[in-house]
Amino acid sequence: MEVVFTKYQGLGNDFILIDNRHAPQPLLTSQQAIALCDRHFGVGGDGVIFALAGGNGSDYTMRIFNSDGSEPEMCGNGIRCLAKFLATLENRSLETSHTYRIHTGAGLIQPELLPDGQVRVDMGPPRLLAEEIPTTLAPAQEKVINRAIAAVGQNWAATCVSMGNPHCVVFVADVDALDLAQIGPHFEHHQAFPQRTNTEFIQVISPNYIKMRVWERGAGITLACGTGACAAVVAGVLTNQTDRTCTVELPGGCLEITWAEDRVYMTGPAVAVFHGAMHLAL
Ligand code: ZDP
Repeated sequence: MEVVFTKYQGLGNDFILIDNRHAPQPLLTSQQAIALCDRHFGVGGDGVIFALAGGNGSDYTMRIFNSDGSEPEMCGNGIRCLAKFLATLENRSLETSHTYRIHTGAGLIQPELLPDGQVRVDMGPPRLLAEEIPTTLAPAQEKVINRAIAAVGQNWAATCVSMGNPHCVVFVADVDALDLAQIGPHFEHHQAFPQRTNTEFIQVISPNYIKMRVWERGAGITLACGTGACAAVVAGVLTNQTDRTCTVELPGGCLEITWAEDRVYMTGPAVAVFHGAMHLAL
């Protein structure tokens, strides 16, 4: 089959977007998504995102497959890309503000296209109880703040946050010194995380500026992670290290995060890279 797509990136976290508005299920299987994401034999991407029709008071539904074929609940950089993709499909001017209501596995998420080209997303409330992450690092009804976790022969302090998807945030003195490719899989597959986890390593530069490197569940090292940046600032506030408004510097660039009373807001770029079609043998 021939699959038509548009490639997008948000801070170098790259996605293959598919117009799936006229079919109730994703047009591709997880195996086909893996083939598309392959950087040598396919298009290349950290995930495939499907724009489906709405429902439950939403304009559209987002579904996503990671590059390993697993399906996460949410994707922060991806939903900014989705907002731009939808505006283009609707022939909407990208110079005027517009808010979409998107149904996701993490509930209703609302990206707002801004006239300057950035996208601001109401990411909803963070979930903090151990059973909501889910993790066994603390009793089910407790928050997971600076809990000890043993991995790769040492003890780390983990603060866990769900932005719909699971995140384990670890503060370190020097993010650049970490061997992320070696350490990351030990967190992703740690027995304390029954649904696996995304892991963010954070260096606090100042209360309103932190540096982050991420190992993503199902995708490995990526240049950025939107839900992870939100989780990092929530963890920074919970551990009294950051303000509620904070810039997160990722290898692919910066995101602005605010944890307002209840909800988290994320602002960052989303850019169309190219259109294409790929023949799938599967
Ligand atoms: O939770 C997961 O399995 C993630 N790999 C999903 C993708 C998260 C993403 N990088 C983000 O920006 O939130 C897209």
